[in-house]
Amino acid sequence: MRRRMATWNGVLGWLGLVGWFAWGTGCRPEDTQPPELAVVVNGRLPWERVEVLAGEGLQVTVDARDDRALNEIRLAVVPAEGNPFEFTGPNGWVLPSGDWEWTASGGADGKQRVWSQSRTLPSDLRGRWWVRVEAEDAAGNVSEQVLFQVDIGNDSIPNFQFTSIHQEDPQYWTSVPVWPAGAAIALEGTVEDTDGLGLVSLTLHDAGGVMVWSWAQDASGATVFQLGGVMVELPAGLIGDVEMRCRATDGTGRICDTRFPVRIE
Ligand SMILES: [Ca+2]
Repeated sequence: MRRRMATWNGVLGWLGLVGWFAWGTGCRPEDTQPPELAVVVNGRLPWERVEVLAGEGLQVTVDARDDRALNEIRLAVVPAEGNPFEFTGPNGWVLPSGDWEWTASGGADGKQRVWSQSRTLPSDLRGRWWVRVEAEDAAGNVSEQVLFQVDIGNDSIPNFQFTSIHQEDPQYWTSVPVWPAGAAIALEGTVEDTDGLGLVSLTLHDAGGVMVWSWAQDASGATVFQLGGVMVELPAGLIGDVEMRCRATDGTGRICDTRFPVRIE
């Protein structure tokens, strides 16, 4: 009897030792569960539109949790992709202005981390940006991306309002506009700024960024400048993806720098 107990204890001991060894060398079930995120941007929840003015703050708070252990929380604020004419502000659609991106990351090693980041938006921004947040756990599982739409308003920089481009109202464009090669494209619209305008310019750039057409006008003193009658003369032989850049300064030197893509066929 004593001998049988001793054998039994030995077996249990061995099983315990093997189990402990397997645990220690990572043979426990693999971590396949990605972290979960709760994110708030300027007091808003995901898929609620965040509205903010240029020059104001953008605050992102992330509550990340993982069943085992976190590794990193990642944040990216980037200009929204897609048709730039889809952005509508209080006065109808507006083209985005400014080239701003913000990325940040924070390390984390426990099961939970609350991570908060903030930035002041540059004063030359206007349009739609996206906030994207994700987290990775120690096993490399990446959470679902949490996405916010941030619409940045701006009453200080000049505002381009195109009412007609090649006989179309760009507000209703659902894809990149197509212009015929070698054509003359009529633009109608206004540039406005309550501080008074400075130089207004329109330039067309090929896929390599080379300027292939330009137009400029000194609008000093005007608060509203009519773009009526501007004709974009497409150079013969120019086809493919191009970009129209629209730039205006106001009386205080603030710049609106906006652009939209065009396809020439
Ligand atoms: Ca996990």
